[in-house]
Amino acid sequence: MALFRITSSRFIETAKICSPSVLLRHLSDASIDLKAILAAKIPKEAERIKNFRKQHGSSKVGEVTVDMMYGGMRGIKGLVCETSVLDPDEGIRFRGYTIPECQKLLPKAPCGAEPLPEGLFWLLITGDIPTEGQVKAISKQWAERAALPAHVVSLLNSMPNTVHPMSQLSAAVTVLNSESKFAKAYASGVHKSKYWEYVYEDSMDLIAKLPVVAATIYRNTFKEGSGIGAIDTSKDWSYNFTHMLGYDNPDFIELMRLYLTIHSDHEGGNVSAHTVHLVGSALSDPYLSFAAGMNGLAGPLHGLANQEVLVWLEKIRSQIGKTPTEDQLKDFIWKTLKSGQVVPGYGHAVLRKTDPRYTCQREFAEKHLPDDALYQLVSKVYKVVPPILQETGKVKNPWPNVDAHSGVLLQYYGLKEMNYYTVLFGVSRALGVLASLVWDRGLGLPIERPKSMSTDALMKAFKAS
Ligand code: AMX
Repeated sequence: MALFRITSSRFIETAKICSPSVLLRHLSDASIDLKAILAAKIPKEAERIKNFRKQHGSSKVGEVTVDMMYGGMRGIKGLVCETSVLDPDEGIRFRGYTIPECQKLLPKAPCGAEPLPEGLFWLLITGDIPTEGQVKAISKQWAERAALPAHVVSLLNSMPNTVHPMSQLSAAVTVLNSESKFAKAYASGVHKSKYWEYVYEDSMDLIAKLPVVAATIYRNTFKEGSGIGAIDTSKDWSYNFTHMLGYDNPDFIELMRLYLTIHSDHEGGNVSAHTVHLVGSALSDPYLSFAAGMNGLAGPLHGLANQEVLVWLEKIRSQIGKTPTEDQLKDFIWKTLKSGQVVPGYGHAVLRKTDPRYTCQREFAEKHLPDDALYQLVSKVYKVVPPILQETGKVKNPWPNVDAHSGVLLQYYGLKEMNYYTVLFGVSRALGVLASLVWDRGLGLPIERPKSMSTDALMKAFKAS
């Protein structure tokens, strides 16, 4: 009887006075009350961690080498992240579940085949696979919280369309912090044990508003400011987002559900996730923390790679033609490498195999667009790039990552504006990083402040010069 463990005070009061049928209705109300579920989980988890730290607080997890310090901290285990774990060979697991498991177990839209991102958010923040009722409740809440304040709309409408969509996203989210319930509560002196509740409210509001912000950016930048249409509160988050962008193909809406699910989280150390966690640790509100993470996602070695892949594929098509031979492709790839550039969409700081996010997008393409010319090119690139990257002798992972495949699917459904693609990544990434931020405050994690050293001090430590 898991429901009885969910003890919002409202439920306990109601249970004393209600008839069985009314009680049942309130039971299901309690089971979809995400905040009450978290209120029950957070203190238990905090206690579990407290006991663990009491026993093992000074146990060592690993060693830090000089190379790690100069090498982007690669391999240093210095962060805790509950929402997902990345295995170099297997890829991502969201709260222990692989992508195919999530595709199977998470609730879907009526007649849909792909998971609803609302369900993944529930899984990330609670650790539990949600019921359909729980997912519907999240869809409804996000639809109801979606409205933007007027100053954010006028800021977006005043942006020239030469401003990159990621800069527009970052600016809009930054000024959205006028709505922060956390910032207001902090200013009024709320007790720190309550921080997570306000961070939760801000996170739910922000996730709800992001599709409206993102769709406004799209319509303003690429569709001459033609409006975004109204939210349908009976529909899911991805349906509303795709419609606001101006698309209604049901297959595209399914793609968006998959896309927004798989880009959500990639454990704690990637640039966007780590940035949100770091900035949030200063008690900057969720809007400021998320905007900071988006500025990191906008880098070409991170989220902007999905734009770069399309730019690179277009170069192949314009310089060689739409159906290059393998030899022509090899020449082009070597040319890219010899000119000191990276092959976008390939390589990874942690993964050492093909990214399962690439694989599931490839499966989607096989199902929905097997004969598409650009998909054929992406498949050919998949065959030709890894042996070349291996031949360089320095690339640790020659296999494709998520960004090598996302653009071709969007192109197929008509969303061809490649410098918009990272915004879609950003909307999805909110699910993971904000779920983590709620837990960061729930567990009372302190301000993050690792120790740095100068080269002179390091050399002195090893008597080197
Ligand atoms: N093309 C060419 N060279 C590459 C390469 C690629 N795809 N991937 C790695 N290398 C090079 C590095 O630049 C580095 O060269 P250097 O020694 O001359 O500086 C060398 O190989 C070793 O790098 P690494 O240890 O294999 O990778 P890393 O952990 O330092 O970096 C990543 C990882 C993703 C930044 C890198 O693979 C890369 O630049 N890939 C292309 C950009 C990309 O697709 N980014 C998206 C990643 C996923 C995401 O965050 N969305």
